[in-house]
Amino acid sequence: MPKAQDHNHTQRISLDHDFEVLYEKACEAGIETAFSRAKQTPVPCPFGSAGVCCRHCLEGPCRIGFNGKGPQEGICGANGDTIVARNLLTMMIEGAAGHAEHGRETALALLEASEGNSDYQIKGVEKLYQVAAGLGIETNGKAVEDIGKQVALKALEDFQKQAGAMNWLTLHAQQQSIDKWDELGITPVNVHLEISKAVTRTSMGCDADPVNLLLGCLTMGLVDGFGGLHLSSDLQDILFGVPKLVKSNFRLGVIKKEMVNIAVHGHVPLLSEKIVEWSRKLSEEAKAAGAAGINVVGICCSGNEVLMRHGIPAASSFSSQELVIVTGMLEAMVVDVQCIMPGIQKVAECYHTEIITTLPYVNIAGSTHVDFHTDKADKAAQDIVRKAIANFPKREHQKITSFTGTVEAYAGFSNEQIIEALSALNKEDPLKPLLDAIASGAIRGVAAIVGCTNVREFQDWGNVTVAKELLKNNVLVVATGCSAHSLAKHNLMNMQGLEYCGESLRGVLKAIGQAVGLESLPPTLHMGSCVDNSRPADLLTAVANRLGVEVKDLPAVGSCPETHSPKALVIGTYFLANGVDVHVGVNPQVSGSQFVTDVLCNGAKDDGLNLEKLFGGKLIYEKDPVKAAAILLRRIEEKRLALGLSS
Ligand code: XCC
Ligand code: SF4
Repeated sequence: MPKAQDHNHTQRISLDHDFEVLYEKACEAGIETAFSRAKQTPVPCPFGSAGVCCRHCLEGPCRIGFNGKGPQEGICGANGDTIVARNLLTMMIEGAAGHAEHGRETALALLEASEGNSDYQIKGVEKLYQVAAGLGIETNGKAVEDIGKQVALKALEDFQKQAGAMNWLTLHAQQQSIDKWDELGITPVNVHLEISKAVTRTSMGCDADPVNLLLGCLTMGLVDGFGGLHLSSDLQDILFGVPKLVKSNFRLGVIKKEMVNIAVHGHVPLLSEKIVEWSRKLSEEAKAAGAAGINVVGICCSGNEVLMRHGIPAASSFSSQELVIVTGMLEAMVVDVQCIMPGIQKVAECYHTEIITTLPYVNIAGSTHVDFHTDKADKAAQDIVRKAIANFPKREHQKITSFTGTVEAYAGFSNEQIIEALSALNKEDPLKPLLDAIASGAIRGVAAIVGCTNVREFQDWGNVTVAKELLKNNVLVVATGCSAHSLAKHNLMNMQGLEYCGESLRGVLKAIGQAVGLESLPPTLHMGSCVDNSRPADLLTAVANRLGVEVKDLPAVGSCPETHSPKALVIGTYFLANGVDVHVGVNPQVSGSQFVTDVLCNGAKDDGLNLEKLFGGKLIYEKDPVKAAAILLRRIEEKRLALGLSS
């Protein structure tokens, strides 16, 4: 149990002061949160941290000793390289499976909506036509539902087909990349087949070749990128519409004392879309219960999804999710899947907050479960909103801590929105203004800051620092996931943050922004949730195609300063397979094998096999965000030079 005196203002957990206030409050009340639990186990297990602990069979667990001391092989004879590579692949599988399930559920939802036995309709008709055309589906004279069904079936094929490449891979990848993947034998056939194969090869007595296992990691990266990210984003855009520029707010001031507050948390926006809809429709009932109305706030990527499409304000990223409850003003936290800390239930029990789980495979003992399915989504959403309303009178007023501060943020930067803004400058060739800015050096390159916040990291610090360093050096920064929360909270998604941009970048942002009636584009562009990492990938592909080069040639990098999730690692692997350098600021747990570390992190000029030689980009592990940004800037300049762009 944390004691108040153990936690004073000098033990900071977050750059966001509001959460420090709540953390202190929780400690004083003896309420455990992830931050206090992390302080109780200050040092993670060194074997696990190095990736050398194997639990793949019941002869073990086995672990490899450090510095050549202790056993160098497991009982079966697997050495450190095999164990590290196999553990890495296990993490990749976990990450890819989450995103692929997201994709599959969205595909089913589209199928059901197209067949008319669902509470959803197709809202993104234009996107539907575009995706259908890409898949070679004949649309002439067909009804929207008909086309929707064909697209959904094509998506589901990516979970079933037994030969060829995944449809979504062919839809989005550059041919040069596909050729390379084919040659290496890593092109995925279907999501489930690849996941099943990968689980098999990681099991005891199967794949023992670290090179082959690392190739398996790349296949998982592609499964994730196409079957998870792209498939989910495309089908969500078809169901819910393509995000467009919106203005909203971040930080805890978005939780309103006079309102019924409902937090939506998780990833798949099927349910949260309905919660938003019904919170508007049932506001009179909230008023009858004495509230001023119903206020939905977002947490993690469900938050990003409803922010992007409805301007719903965001309360918290991953690491501080429990502390949102400690405001004492949350009537309900509705969760779907992924990144939901089981700890929320115990915290909720100290308040009037009701945790509501909604999927049959994501339950938390002690919480309320409202079963969610697309054909009874309206009913489920009404039930949930009414539960929240019923909880409003149960608030304990002496336990409330309210905040007034919010930070304005722009979001909704789908590629469609970006292209629309650029079109205002050049109607015939919208990408040209961006390409010109890159060619002239006004923009040095593009960086996607992605991934999470992590309880063991000082919240927001890494994300914000990397972003500011890159902006200062005129790199165009886009963001997704929980890192987008970090940037938004610290003014990097509103006009105030323009002061952090180098002069030439600021000039470009202003020119584009003013063309669409804004004072400027914000310093960093919010492109959505984690599955929406498909959007920066598509942007890079469009730019590369327009220039007649490969994505790997572009002065573009990815950075994941504060991740906690295997999902972020597998997203990074997808970008690596496309030749984009990827920085990770948190230990990727491979240091137990020099071989694996070399393959992932070494440069093209080094001896031996490595990712950069194969694909054109490498993994950069650097904890210090300032140093990390410096490395990324160097990589950007190297790629500019190779492309023959101005120095
Ligand atoms: Fe989870 Fe997506 Fe990471 Fe946030 S960013 S902690 S994965 S919610 Ni996806
Ligand atoms: Fe040990 Fe080999 Fe079993 Fe792993 S698979 S636990 S290294 S015997």
